[in-house]
Amino acid sequence: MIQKLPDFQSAREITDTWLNVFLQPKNDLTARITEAMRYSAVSEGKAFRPFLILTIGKMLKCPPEITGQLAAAVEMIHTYSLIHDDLPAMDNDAMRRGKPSNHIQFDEATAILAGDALLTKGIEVISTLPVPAPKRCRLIAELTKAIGDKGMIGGQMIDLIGEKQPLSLSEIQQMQTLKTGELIAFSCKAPCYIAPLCSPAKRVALTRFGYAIGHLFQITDDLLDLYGKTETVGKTIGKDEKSHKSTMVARLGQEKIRLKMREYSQTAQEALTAFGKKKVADLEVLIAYIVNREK
Ligand code: GRG
Repeated sequence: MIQKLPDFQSAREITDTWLNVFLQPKNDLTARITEAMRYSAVSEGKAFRPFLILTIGKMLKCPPEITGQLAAAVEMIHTYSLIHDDLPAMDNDAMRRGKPSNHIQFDEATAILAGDALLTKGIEVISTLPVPAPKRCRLIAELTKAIGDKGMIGGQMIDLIGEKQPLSLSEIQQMQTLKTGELIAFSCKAPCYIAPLCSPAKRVALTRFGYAIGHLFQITDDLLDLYGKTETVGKTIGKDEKSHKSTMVARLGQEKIRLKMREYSQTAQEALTAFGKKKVADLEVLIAYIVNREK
């Protein structure tokens, strides 16, 4: 049977349309920073988080021009994390999204600035979304929590500690939740604040879905680092083992990790039962895609 795939290409196109609006090339002394931001953001990334925002936004009847802008903002913030993750002081990776990492293409200082500027631009875009101010504040509050010390950055810290000392399974789980899960969960629940009507119960269900696929996504990321091909994945592989990273795959081994993946898939499926079967078809396709992804 041919596996149905999520329509990442449409998500990429919509996101790039808005990125081109927010990151217009310049002709002055700041041109280089915009160029470095565009180099990594308007790129070959899968647009996984934009896909979530746009698909769930459509499901909840959100205005597409608002979810399009939100998708671009989140992609900018995700891109910032990748640029900084590749820096010599972090993962020290020369390749990202099938091309030289930002600090290789430009230089380290420019890459730091490009990451910082994508982060701040992403927040700026959300602060000017055409939705009522309380909703904008809520979005910014939830997003900044998801990417700060109690979110993505906190997770990255645990990740770095895990290179120096072995982490327990629950510590690895916490690292995955923070480093990867929080921004993915935000992408799933954020459309609820834009939708004309979304009950708190549905928001809770989408958040639960987000955390479950976040774990699944990180596990397959780690599997790709072990078994993927650099040409397909677009980044250096085999790095986790080399740096003795504490990953769930390394801790559980082949057999148990498959069971764990089934658990997370089931949790994600169950969360979707809060919605009609037809409505969530694209999200069900997404779960199957994550489990089998090759990039
Ligand atoms: C602020 C100094 C500083 C560093 C931040 C937070 C952080 C560094 C790094 C975390 C970034 C990271 C590697 C998170 C893991 C999530 C993950 C699996 C990212 C890869 O996402 P994909 O596969 O990438 O969606 P594409 O390129 O397709 O968008």
